[in-house]
Amino acid sequence: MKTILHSIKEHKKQGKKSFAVLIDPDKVNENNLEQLIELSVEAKVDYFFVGGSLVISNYVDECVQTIKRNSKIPVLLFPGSPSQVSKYADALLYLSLISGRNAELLIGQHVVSAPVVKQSGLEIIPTGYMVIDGGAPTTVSYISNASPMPADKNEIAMCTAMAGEMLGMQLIYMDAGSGAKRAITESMIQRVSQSIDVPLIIGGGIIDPEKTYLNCKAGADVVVVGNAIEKDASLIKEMAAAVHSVPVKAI
Ligand code: 1GP
Repeated sequence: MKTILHSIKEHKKQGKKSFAVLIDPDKVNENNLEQLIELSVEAKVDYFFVGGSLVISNYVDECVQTIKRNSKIPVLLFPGSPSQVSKYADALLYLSLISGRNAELLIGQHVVSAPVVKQSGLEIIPTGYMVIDGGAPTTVSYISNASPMPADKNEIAMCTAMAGEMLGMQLIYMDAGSGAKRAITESMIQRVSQSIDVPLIIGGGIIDPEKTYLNCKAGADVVVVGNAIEKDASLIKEMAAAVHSVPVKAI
């Protein structure tokens, strides 16, 4: 059986870029979720990420089930806490906050939730999660109780990603935080992507299709957008097209 991680790695090998729509279960309801799914299917979105740093509602299971009923797009959980684990998803980004120094988010919560996560039957993808300063406090920078990485310190980002990879992380996710004022710079993306072999996910504060394209050209393998799409769902089509228009390198 081909795993999600395997397919992300294969895409990276082929230089094929992917677009992921982030769905925050607190911000959708049955009606607008179905519309988002329909637009995503039409736009050939590659993945749905479901979760958030702070999810208040009890809608994660239902949200994932609605996506699974209406599309074949893989669903990856992007949990801010162990309570956001849903067995109905395809995979779980098993996030360790390697940019911070809060032991709880590096390993503590993982220990407490290990039996539940293991029993879920989900594909577990060890992911080095790096929060980068997005110009103003975001939910993730506040909730994580850890300083985000300075936006202009490319070397720190590079060394952190390299350390994450050598510790066994299968993906690196650099995030400016949902609704960030400033998205991650292309120069940081380039520096990090050139220093690691595992796929690189970029998200936070991306609001236009051109930025998704530039991020991919700089070395992002998967670009994630949530907030901008919540405001204007028609961006799904344009952003997915921009990501997929990045030339695939010859193998
Ligand atoms: C947040 O990377 C995601 O964790 C997406 O951010 O909501 O700003 O697109 P936005």
